[in-house]
Amino acid sequence: MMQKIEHLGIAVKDLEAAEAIYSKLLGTEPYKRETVESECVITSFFMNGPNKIELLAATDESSAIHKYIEKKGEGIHHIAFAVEDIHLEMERLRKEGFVILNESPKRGADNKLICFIHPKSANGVLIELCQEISSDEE
Ligand code: CMX
Repeated sequence: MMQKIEHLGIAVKDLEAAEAIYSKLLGTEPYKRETVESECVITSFFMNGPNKIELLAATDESSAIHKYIEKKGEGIHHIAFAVEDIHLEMERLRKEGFVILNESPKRGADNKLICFIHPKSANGVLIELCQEISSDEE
């Protein structure tokens, strides 16, 4: 089952400018920057107490983030939920009728296996499932 909100993803045009804003807002620097080649994004992660915020900027025009900003502007792009077993959760949600956007989980930022659920399945919100990759799954 869904364990907790793992992070909120925010689509931004200019990662450095957004990092400066969120550093001021949260009173802390990002703890990690990571490029996810397969998603054509560069990400920056902040901790806020127990909660995590991911800023996402497109690295090229094929990126979902580029398309999102072109259409809707900057803003909250997705909510990610932590799950213990992403395969089981994908199967459960598929049976419940959710449109799962990935055949199988893929490797995302911050040491996670991820998959997405179409926003049309969840009242207009793009949902990410993520499972921490343990050392024996590397
Ligand atoms: N949140 C809410 N709605 C969204 C959305 C989002 N993030 N992205 C697109 N939509 C909406 C579109 O506006 C469109 O709405 P309308 O039909 O009302 O116009 C609808 O969803 C479908 O849009 P589409 O044009 O058919 O599909 P897109 O080509 O825009 O793709 C989506 C949308 C969600 C399928 C695609 O972005 C996707 O597969 N996303 C998953 C991967 C991803 O987002 N990667 C980037 C983040 C990576 C990371 O976190 O590491």
